[in-house]
Amino acid sequence: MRPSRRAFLGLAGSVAATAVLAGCGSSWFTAGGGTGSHGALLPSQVPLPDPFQVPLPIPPTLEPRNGIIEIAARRSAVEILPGRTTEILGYEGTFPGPTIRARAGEELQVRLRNDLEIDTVLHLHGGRTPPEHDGYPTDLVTPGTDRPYVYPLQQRAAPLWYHDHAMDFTGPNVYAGLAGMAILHDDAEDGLGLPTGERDIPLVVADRSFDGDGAFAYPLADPSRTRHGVTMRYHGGVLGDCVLVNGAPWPVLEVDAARYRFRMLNASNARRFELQLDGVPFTQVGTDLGLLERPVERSSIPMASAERADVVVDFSSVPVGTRVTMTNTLDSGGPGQVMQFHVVRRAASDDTRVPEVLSTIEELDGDAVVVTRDLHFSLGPTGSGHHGMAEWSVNGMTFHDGDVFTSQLGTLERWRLSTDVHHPVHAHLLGFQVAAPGGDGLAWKDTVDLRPGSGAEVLVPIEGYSGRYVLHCHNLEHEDMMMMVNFSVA
Ligand SMILES: [Cu+2]
Repeated sequence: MRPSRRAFLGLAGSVAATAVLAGCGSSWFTAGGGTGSHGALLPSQVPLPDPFQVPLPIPPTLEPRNGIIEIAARRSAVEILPGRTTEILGYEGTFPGPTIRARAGEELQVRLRNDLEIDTVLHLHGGRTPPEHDGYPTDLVTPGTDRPYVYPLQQRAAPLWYHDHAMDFTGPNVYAGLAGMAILHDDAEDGLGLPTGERDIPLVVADRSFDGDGAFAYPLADPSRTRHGVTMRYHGGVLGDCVLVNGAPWPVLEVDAARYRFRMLNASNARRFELQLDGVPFTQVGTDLGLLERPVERSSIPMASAERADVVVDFSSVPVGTRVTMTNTLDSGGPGQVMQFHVVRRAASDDTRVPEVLSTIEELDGDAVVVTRDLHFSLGPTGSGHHGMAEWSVNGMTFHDGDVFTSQLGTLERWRLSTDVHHPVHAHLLGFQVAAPGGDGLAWKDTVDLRPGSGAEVLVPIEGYSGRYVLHCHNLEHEDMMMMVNFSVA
């Protein structure tokens, strides 16, 4: 361990035990029971399948041709529950959408065609993107139109993802299927010897519930969408009772007794997971915004909405025939199960490795901080809300209140984040330097999972582009119900 860690992700206990918690008694202010999540469980109206029956789908890969990827958002009917049809809104008609694989440092243009009957916005989550291409929530792509998004990708190799970000309706749109992974590669990472090809697999984990007809169930307050938000019971977040990985319920992946790299994403609206493998550790090699300095062995990995964990799992010492189950230790029953790996054969060859040094992360100098900002994520004052519900807010402000702050390009800031309940905090454009999992070394993240009544301090270099961006909670029900604010970079 290095002698000093100026950048740390510290849980500061009761930093945010504020008056807003007085609202906790109301029936709609649900804490998610024993799920480790904020929100309420939406029970499915159809029988769910037994776990570990269907194969894990691998989303198709999209690579740029002459720097361009074309992608259409459209409605389609897919089989998620065996023998039933579920209508989704999906990129290329699939959930999750195709996995984009591109090169860090090379400009990528994604041409989005909106073949839906609703407005959509495309956001590359974790991308360092000029504001006009970042997917600002009111920068809508209307039905029947298309637009190019230009991504310079001047950033590290990292497991990013892309999803809808339409004003007020991101929750229902992502829940309906508008999400996929976008993995950035670079030469340095290619040279490390980590598993590649068929042994480098995205795992998009998301909970969903189903209506009686097999459709995704989502409790919109107004199904006609003339006003936004969910019904009162789900004001804290929508928790599904079926865990999908790459769009399949509790699937199984047949693996060789070899090393695999998994790019894990929690694409749930509100559910937090703590992922654990039965008898095999995770070797975490990266976080949201790229490789750690050194690999860290972990028995379980907590993941809030939008967080990614880049891991290697070594099945080489697992006897052929063994089934290794991935569980969610935060819940029981269906939501406590995730997927299964079935070790079916010895590896013909495996020359992969996990080197001791993965990358270099230059430690930011806390003495160079020019501004320290306190950002409090909490329920707004009672009575300020829409449709009779209080609004979620940041420092008591919401999207419509103008900029929360203006930052100067090329400077370093310290953000002190605090909460009332669980809020995964995400800023567009910027990265947070935090302590690596396990505390040894540093990591770059774009989403920080804040526990109830807790705080965290992150160092934030203001890099990239000037313009207006959003900072929001990635519990998508909180985001749609106003826990999203503007900030500007000058
Ligand atoms: Cu939140």
